[in-house]
Amino acid sequence: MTGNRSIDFRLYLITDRKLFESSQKMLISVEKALEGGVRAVQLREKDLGVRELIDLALRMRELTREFDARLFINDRSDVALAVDADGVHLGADCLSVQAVRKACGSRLMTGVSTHSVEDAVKAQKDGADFITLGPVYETPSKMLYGNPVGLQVIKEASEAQSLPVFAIGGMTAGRIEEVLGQGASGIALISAILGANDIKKTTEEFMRKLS
Ligand code: 3NM
Repeated sequence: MTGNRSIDFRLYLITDRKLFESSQKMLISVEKALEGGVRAVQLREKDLGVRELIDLALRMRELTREFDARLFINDRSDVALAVDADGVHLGADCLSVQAVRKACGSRLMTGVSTHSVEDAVKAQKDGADFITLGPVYETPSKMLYGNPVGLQVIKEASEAQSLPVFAIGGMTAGRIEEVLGQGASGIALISAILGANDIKKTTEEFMRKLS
């Protein structure tokens, strides 16, 4: 099974409900980002039990559908299938792309988190549809994601393989031009949008810079 099905978005919004008082407040913020133009959301709530995750994923599915946006579920292809999401996003500790293909055929688009040129090349060989690559810059949660890999890795990974590369980690609107200049096809982020005072307006600014 080959990867790289049509990836028709350049801004990939990732959730973190810990930034909010409640999941409901996060949904309201994601809705504002969708109003601002986001067309792909990854539900990334690693510590939620599966029942709660499904409940939240169903609500996120309803919301993203209203805006004709793609929904990806972090780690859990079973949850992705159960809520009729568009895809799954795989990190280091989850199922391999091959295992997802075996279990789900081509039903789910598959994104893979990568942190080096070698990871990026492997993701393509494995049949991923797109990758995130980072952290490109320092992120507040450096402990979780490791040291920045730097801009040069975006360039090398974009040259070494042909999947769409989404630069991740510390992304801001001011950094879009330089990552696209290195070959990234888009960006993935949490805090610059979900932590913004005016989420809709901030998203619109990102969309303008990515267009
Ligand atoms: N993955 P922010 S960095 C979820 O490098 C995630 O794979 C990363 O958050 C990786 O946009 C990261 O707030 C956090 O920096 C992105």
